[in-house]
Formats: sequence, C-alpha cells, structure tokens
Amino acid sequence: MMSPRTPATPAIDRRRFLKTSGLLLASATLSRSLTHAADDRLVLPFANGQRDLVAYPQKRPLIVLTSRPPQLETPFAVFNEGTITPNDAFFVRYHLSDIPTKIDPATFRLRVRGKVTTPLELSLDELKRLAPPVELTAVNQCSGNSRGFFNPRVNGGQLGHGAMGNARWTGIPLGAVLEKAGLAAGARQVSFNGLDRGPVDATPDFIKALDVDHALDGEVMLAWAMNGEDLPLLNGYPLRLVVPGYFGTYWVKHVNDLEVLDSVYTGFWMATAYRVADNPSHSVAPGTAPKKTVPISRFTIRSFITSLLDNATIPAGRETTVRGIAFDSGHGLREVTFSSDGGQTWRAATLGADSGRYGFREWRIGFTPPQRGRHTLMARALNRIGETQPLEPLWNPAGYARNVVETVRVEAV
Ligand SMILES: Nc1nc2c(c(=O)[nH]1)N[C@H]1C(S)=C(S)[C@@H](COP(=O)(O)O)O[C@H]1N2
Ligand SMILES: [Mo]
Repeated sequence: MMSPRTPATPAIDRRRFLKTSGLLLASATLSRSLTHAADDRLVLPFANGQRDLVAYPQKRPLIVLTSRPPQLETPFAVFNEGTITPNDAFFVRYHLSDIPTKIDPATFRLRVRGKVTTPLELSLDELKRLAPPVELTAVNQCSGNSRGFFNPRVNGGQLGHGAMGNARWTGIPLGAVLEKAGLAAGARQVSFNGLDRGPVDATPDFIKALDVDHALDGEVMLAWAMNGEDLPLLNGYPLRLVVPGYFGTYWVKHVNDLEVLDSVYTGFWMATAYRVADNPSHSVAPGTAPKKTVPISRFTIRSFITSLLDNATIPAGRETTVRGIAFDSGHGLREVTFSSDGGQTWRAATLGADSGRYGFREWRIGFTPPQRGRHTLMARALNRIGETQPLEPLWNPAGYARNVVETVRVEAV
C-alpha cells in the first residue's frame, strides 16, 4: 500500500519541477540567442534608429539595444494594446554581463544583514509566509527611457519610448521583512544586491540603496510575480524590488542580499552613476554639466499618444478617436489635455479606468481634422501637485527623466 501523503505535497513538487525545468530550458536558449539572428527590424524615429527585433527566452521579439548584457526595448505599438504591459513584451535592462541564467527556487535565499537585531536567511517559501501578499499596479521605467530624443544628443543607450512598462506586482512589503529582522539603532539606509555580477572583480557590483523611511513605507515591495505569473527570468526571477514612482534603477532584480547601513551608501551605482542636477527640474542648460548632483529619484510626469505614430494618415473631415497613456510618480493625474494645432489650444481628454496611482492611465479624445494636410498633435498631463510637461524639452547630460510634451505629426487626407 502507498503511504499516506498530504495532497498538497505532490502538487507543489510537480509545480516546482516544471518551473525549474522551464528555467533550464530558458537558460539553454539564453546563450544561443546571444548570437541569434534578427527576427525583424524596426526604425526608431531619430538618427541611427535602425534596430533588430530578437526573441529572447520568455520574450516575444523585442528591440535589441545590446545583447551582452541584454538590453531590450518594448516596441511602442504594444502600449496601444492595453494599459498592462504583457510579461513577454516587458523591457529588459542590465548593466553587468554576468547575469544569472539558472536559478533554483528551492535553494534561493534572501539574506538580511547589517544593522539588524536578527540577521535572516529566508527561502522563497519562508518569505511568502512572512506577511499577507500585496498587489500593486505600477510603472517601471528606466531613467534613460527616450534618451534617443535628447537634443543635443547625449551618450548612453539610444532608447526610444519603450524602456517602460506597467505591470501588476505581487509580493510582500519590504517593511515586513525589515521588521522581522528588527532595525538596530542608527539604521539609516538599506542596500540591495542581486545575483548578477561584472565580468571582472573590479567592476562595481550593481547595488542600490534607499533611506530606511522609504524602505518602510509599506509600498516598496519584494515582488515574486508580475501580472499573475512568476517574474520572467530577465525581469528578475525569483524576486525583485518594486519601488513605486521611482525610476527602474532602484528595482533591483534577482535580489538576494539586503544590508541595513548606519550611513549613506557610497557604492558606484549610487554615488557616481544615476545622479541628476540638484535643482527642482533636475536639468541644466543644454550642453552644460550640473555643479552639484543628487541620486535620481521619482519619475517626471509623462503622456503619450499611442494610437497614431508619426506620419500616420487619418481622414480629413471625419472623427478619429485618439488614444494614449499617461502616468506620474504617484501623486495622481488631474487631467490630460490634447492639442491638434501644435500647442495653441487644448481640450480635456476623457480618462480611462484608474488602476491605482502608480500605473498607466488610458485617455482618449475625438479629433476631426478640419482640412487636409499636416496636423501636429500633442498630449499633456497635469497631476494633483501641478507637475506637467514643458513644450520645450528640459535637458541633462545623462539623458535621464525626459520631460516634454511629446508630439506626433499626422497627415489628414
Ligand atoms: N540585478 C539588477 N537589477 C537591476 C538592474 C541591473 O543591472 N541588475 N538594472 C536596473 C535598471 S537601471 C532598470 S531600468 C530596471 C529594469 O527592469 P527590467 O529589466 O525588469 O525591465 O532594472 C533595475 N534592476
Ligand atoms: Mo535603468
């Protein structure tokens, strides 16, 4: 006779087996796809914008910026399909070439150390049981999203608008883990490290830090799922930090090491990289450098027309519904206004369902071109604290946090 077992055991084992073997398969394809030929091509709307589209493991063909480490951009058309960015279309950004290709969820551990009363080493199962899971819809956006549009041009990945995505994240508040460890007196920041590394020891490891107050705010999350599924390997499987309203640089992937510090963290990725001008607009006169800098933090407010690309044709004298998305860093959108005359007059668009203050919000408006010819369309968002986009772009030498009313030129025929 078979020995009695709880029904849950085989089911979990089977799930775990499928998950692990799926990842092994993914890792085999990962190394192959580093030399994979392009599935297709696409041209981003700025000089030298020719790009290959390549399908990486768990991803549909995405725009390749670099292949080692993988940096993949979402084709803009995806943002017109809905406000949630599908996992297989979600952008990918890494800094270091040695990225994990095989992660065993059974042996993965999250360490919590430093200025804590009880250092922890948690398995994924232990972490998931530590507190009730929470869900939050939030935009992850790279600081350099839209860098290719900067004028004068700047160094760095020449990205279109596709280094952003909106997903429903599932995890537990980071605060629950820190409370379990117990913060010691003098705790000031928490640093976050993941499983990726540089090619040589001299390469600074990708480590980011947040102030303790921010880490404890109940919204910063350790997430294991995205849109109801395990995180894709390239988006941080099995665990990543989610920092709502803050640029993607803080959203550390494959995070396995938290250190509570009694000082401000001074590693390369906080003290040297990802810094912006220490002034309210975080910008400087084009071509100049800031005198004093601070770590980049919150998103600037943005809005995009998604239903019409540059040079689209629409019928003259008939109504076209123009659609788009807008988001800010969590203060809450007040309105999106639309202009069809290059910014001289504006009308309020209708906002779609609100999925929470950190997500993409859809908007739409009817537009009837009065006559044939070129029309310059713009969408501008305003939030509850008065943040909006200027008509002339703000500039900074790193090409971060693009802030301008975006323009689409269409032809009425
Ligand atoms: N471990 C690790 N996490 C990381 C990075 C990295 O290089 N390594 N890059 C960060 C940056 S700059 C961005 S924009 C986001 C991108 O998240 P995604 O790749 O899931 O889209 O990951 C962040 N987390
Ligand atoms: Mo980024």
